Amino acid sequence: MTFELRSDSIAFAVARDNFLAGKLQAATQICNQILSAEPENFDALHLLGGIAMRIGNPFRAAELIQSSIELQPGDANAHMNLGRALYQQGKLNEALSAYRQAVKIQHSLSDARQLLEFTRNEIKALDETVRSLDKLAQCPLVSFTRQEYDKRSPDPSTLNRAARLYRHFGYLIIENLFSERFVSELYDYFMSEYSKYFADKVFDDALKVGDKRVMVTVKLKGPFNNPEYYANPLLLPLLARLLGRDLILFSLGGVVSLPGAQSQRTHRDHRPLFEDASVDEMLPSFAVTLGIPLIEMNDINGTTRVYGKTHRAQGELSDNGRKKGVSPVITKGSCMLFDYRLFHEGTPNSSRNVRPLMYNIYARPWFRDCQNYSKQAPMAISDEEFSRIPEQCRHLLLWSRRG
Ligand SMILES: O=C(O)CCC(=O)C(=O)O
Repeated sequence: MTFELRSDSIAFAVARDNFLAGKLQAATQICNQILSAEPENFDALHLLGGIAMRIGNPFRAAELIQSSIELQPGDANAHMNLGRALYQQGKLNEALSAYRQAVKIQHSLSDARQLLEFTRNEIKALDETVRSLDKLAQCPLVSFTRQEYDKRSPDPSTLNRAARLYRHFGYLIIENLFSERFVSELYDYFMSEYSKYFADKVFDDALKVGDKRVMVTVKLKGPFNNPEYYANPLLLPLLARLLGRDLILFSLGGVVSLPGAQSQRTHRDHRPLFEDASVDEMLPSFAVTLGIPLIEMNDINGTTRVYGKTHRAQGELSDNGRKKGVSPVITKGSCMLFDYRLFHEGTPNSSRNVRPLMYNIYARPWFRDCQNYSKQAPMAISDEEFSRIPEQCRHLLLWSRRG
């Protein structure tokens, strides 16, 4: 992607050359010098926006470019670049308006016309996908391409699709997020370390959540203390879209259903925050569960039945909502993201196997679940294990060290 800029001053020309040569630090320094002498310098602000885009911070980029536009509202390139920054944040409609503005100012700006067309088509295609899944009562799902696995980062189009489907349905199946081998490793470890919970009784440190079903806090340890598991690079950008960039990992645990476990009561993991339909219906997610089955979830082992689009509904599950429940098969390595307010239930385990469903709960930084953790802590990390967490992932867990 190119970043269109223009200016006349010599200092700026040097900054721009540095930017084009990929010397972003030098370009930033010169722009900052220009701005300290002349805080309202359109070009320097605009270029800093371009630099923020290049280093993968479209949020800062949009702020900087927006400030430059306030100084020169008639600059078509700045509007186009604002559109790019908004697009990277998944704000497709806002990006569309910015591209439209760029084309309105300068019709000959062919890049802006192409971006406008591309984004318009993408919005149409997403609307169509949602409509057809609704009509066919199919589960929303996303999968990643080989290139995305290799890059360890999702493409914007995958993110746009995932965010759109999740927001509409309140849940999303993510195919093959983990390798089968990694899940087998988690399974073996869990089965050997947590076997004391594989009994139909009451525990001091685990919550009974149904017939022969118990919710256990899982220590961030062994194969669980792996950023691939709790800060998966293909998943985090989506979570940041859903919960904001300051999201935290609030809880790490598992629900174990024993052979013969009956269906769970239909429930939501947390009530809507305000219990006022006019407010709650509009609110985005405040917490999201990533359900990671360690064996396939299906009709025999049991699965988590979900009631799509109930995440923003008020009150109890309606009869109409109940009819729309689906019981997805979730293969080993795949997982399901679901809103904390979505109605769901674990289905019977008719097999002879213990069925461990791990969960990572991600949340907005201010959210604390005061409903489900009266018996056990949401997180269990020793100082030693914490020291193994890479610096760039610690922000997810710092809250748990603050007491
Ligand atoms: O066991 C399951 O499939 C679902 C468990 C669950 O989501 C819960 O207890 O809230």
